[in-house]
Amino acid sequence: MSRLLATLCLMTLTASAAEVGATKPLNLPLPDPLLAPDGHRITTAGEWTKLQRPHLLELFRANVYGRNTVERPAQLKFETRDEQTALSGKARRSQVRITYGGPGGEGHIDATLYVPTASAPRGVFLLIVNRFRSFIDEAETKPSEYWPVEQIVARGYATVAFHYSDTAVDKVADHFEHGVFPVYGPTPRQPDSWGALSAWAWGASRIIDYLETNPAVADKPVAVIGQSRGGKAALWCGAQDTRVALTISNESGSTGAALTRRKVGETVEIISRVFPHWFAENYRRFANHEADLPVDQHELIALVAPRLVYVGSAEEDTWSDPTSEFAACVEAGPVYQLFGLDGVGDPTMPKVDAPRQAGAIGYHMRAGKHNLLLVDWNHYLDFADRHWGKR
Ligand code: GTR
Repeated sequence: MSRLLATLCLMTLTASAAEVGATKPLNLPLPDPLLAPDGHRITTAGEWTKLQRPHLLELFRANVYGRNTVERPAQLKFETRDEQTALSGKARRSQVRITYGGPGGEGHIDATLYVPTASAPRGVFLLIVNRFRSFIDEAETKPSEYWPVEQIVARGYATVAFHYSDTAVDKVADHFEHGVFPVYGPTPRQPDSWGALSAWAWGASRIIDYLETNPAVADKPVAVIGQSRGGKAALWCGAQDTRVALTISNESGSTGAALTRRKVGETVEIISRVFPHWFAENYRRFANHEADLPVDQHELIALVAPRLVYVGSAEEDTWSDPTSEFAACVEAGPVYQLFGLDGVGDPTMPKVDAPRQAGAIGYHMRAGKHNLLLVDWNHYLDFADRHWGKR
């Protein structure tokens, strides 16, 4: 049987959430997350967790993001290099160096953590910074909406950020010569070796390793958040690492929350050509052959179940295809239902600035362009208040 035929056997034509958006039915033939490899239908949360979840994770590793050579390494060191009162006494700020070691040497991740002083934090927002490092270094002296530490702390949450280049340099020309790759290999690289997105997701998990050792936040729920390429990494982190209580993808688009098969905005052909270092080399095989991919991105969202997940879109960010970011949330719903949880609710596209936050899958579409703004953060903080408040 050809690979295409085999793939088609694993799919059902899902017309259900195809009706996303009043005017644009998607009508996409998507892989059914509940169809097991032997053709039987997953009907219980137990079967999902034991059989289907590992199966889908493996498909994403083999075909999309690549396979990590290591999870938590044996050589991992946490060192608090500086700790001070910050934000006029409203927070304690710690600078922490996380040193990771392996057969090929050492690397490090520098994390900056703010913990509110007024009362115990309600949770921790862990941001993968994929823009300027100054967003971290100047969070107090030149505050940005990208990481609005003062506002996050004022809402009663701790927050920690790291720069993604501490685990993988975001340049094709780097040829995997820095970050985790020389430390852990594999050498030579294989068609399914981890790419930069996996390395960034891995970095977020190492920050969680550290948070677990810090008594001020150790028992608090962790939200992992990223914007765009950082949002793709946040989703991949939340899909794999069950310690992530809330996974937030802000405008992650192609190979993030957006459905690959819709081919609107950035396609596999474009993304795997322009950013080949983000993925397993195998991903390139699906350029212009999206239908052959054994997964689609609603299944990445579903891998977070039963934990909370939130997808944020922006109206003018057509490159990320907001319509299919929302459709992917709808299509992940049946997996949440196995756990007795509501997903994103109503399958019609929400209006601008009318967030959906009642179920375990949150969604909002805000006005404006591709960016991570205070208005996005406020929606995420509202969602955490609402769901973690119930804990
Ligand atoms: C674009 C890329 C997107 C998205 C974005 C970003 O160039 O095509 O996939 O990741 O960058 O990270 O802002």
